[in-house]
Amino acid sequence: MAVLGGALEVGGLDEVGAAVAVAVDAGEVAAGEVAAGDIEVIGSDDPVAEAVGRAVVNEPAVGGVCVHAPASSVSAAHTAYARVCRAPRWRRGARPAVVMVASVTVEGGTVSQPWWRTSVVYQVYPRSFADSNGDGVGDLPGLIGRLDHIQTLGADVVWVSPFYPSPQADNGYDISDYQDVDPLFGTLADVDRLIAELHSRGMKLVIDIVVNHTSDAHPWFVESRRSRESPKRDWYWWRPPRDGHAIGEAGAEPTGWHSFFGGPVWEPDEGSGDYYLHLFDRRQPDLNWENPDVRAAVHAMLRWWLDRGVDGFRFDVINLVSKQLNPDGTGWFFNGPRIHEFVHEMHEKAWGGEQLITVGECPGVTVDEAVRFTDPARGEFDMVFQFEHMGVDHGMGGRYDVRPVDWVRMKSVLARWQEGLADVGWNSLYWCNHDQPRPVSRYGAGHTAYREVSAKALATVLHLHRGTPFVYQGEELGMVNFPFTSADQLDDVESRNWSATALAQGAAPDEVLAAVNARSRDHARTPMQWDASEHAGFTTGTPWLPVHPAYREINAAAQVGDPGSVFAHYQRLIRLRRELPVVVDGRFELLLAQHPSVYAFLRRGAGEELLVAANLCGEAVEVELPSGWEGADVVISSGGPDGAGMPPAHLGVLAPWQAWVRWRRC
Ligand SMILES: [Ca+2]
Repeated sequence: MAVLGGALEVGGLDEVGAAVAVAVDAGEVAAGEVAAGDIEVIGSDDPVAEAVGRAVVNEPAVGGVCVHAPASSVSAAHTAYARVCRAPRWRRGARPAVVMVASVTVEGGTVSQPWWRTSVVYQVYPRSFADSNGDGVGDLPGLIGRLDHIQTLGADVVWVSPFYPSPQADNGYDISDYQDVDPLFGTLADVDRLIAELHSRGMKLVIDIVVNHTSDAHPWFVESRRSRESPKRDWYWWRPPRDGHAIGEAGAEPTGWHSFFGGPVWEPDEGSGDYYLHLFDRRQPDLNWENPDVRAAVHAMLRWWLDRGVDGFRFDVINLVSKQLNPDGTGWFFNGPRIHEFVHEMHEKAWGGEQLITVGECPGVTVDEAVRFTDPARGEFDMVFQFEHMGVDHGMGGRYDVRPVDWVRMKSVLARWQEGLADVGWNSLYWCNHDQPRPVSRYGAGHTAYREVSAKALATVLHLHRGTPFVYQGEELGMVNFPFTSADQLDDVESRNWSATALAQGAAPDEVLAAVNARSRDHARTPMQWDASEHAGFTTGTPWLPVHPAYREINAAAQVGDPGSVFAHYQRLIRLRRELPVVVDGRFELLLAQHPSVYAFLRRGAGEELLVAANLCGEAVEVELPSGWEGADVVISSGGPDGAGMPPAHLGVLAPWQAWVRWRRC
């Protein structure tokens, strides 16, 4: 038996030969409220669909009801969906008042459908979310105090960026103790309380695991650095200068690799005369995963957190952990030679057999590699974060080489990921995170009259791709980039290093500032805007980064409960995922691939399909969309305050930044 979304339990073969049994418990429907006819079960991926669709509620059960489908109608493996509708009862062809949905795969009587396919993940960057003690830095008690916001939004999984003890050389992604909490953020007791609070709401916790590197203050590195004879020397990548060179000399570095944060990846250690490797900041030495003791220590740490009650992991830059360093200075570290072996071993030893949600952050990953990472049969990750779509507005010079977004290319990239993971594996869906600028400023209309409707259009497109959507804190409010007026205001180590280098190389200060204003990671890290009070309700003290000056206009208090708000639009999108199986499982088919601003696609599911259209520019456009959709229900619209109104006069006419979703039976 598997619990799905905390609301439905789906069993396999029962003793009377029924193939699918759905028990409704808890959730939004009390047992007594559900009656025959309120539940419809449909199949999705084979001809079984129709037969299963005739299933009826035939008996009340303890805590709910059971739905039985005839055994003869079910093949060895298929996916079945159950919908529970509240009055008015389901009417064929009408838009259902669905209150919950779940899907399962029945394979020879066992249930294997992962719960996270219907989930929406909300990412919290704890430093910037909510401060409980007035020190200007967000913390875990602050997060616990704001869980209502996330629950009201409808997200069911919370991913919290690192809260571990850290010198904060890279805002907590430099960890000095994997099994504790930095006093800045709280205590282990606060984590326990966070887990309990989330679980009591039917929500889950994902923690951030940073094991490509540690902090240089981690006891493992302190010991490793002590001498060449240290028993932990081999836990990190120590190498002597290249032959014929003295340490510190130009060209002495063991490889010519460049750090993600600028400069060489090799830091000389005068004490021993060796270099150590750091792909990121020099205070973030890379762990040597070739050493089995390192891997065993990581596995033990993960199991310790699972025993504590966490429900999943997000692995920071995990596809960099297998490295090949050749004596001649060549080699590579993206998807290195042993990466799949290391990830599979971690899966088996840390959580094999448990159904978590695991996400691997994989810069540079290709679709083919992602299939390997997320094929359930391989036992690695549930999904990866790919970055290809994040590079669509980068020039040859990388992220600070700012180009306008090319929607034709963006659509092509995302459609290829949809197709590549359609049969095996699963996509993560995101526009932003703690490392990216705000999507409304990057892809949308920015801080203009179209801000809200552009935020809704971007959300509509993303959430209706096939995959698990991630919402980054403040995205659900349409928060925008901070208007920096000087590079001195930056906190982000990456932006500061890039600015210093660019200025030293003679770049014009105004161009450097423009690039930083487009791309700094600080945009995602300014405090969450809760209300119109001082510091946007984030802190009673002085916030560690300034609050966006527009917080009186853009804040949660102004939006929650307002049906026309960006927040309400996200709520509707998340609800639609739970209502319509086609959102979760329907196949993706891109339309109008060459159109420069209209993002349109079909989702085709079992017995139902969606047409999604969004105009991602500030001009009205007219396009040719598939015929036969004129009478279909508009289930989401960015145009009307009730979210479902204002269908366009003509199917193919889209107002500036307008987005809508039509649903129909097929
Ligand atoms: Ca605090």
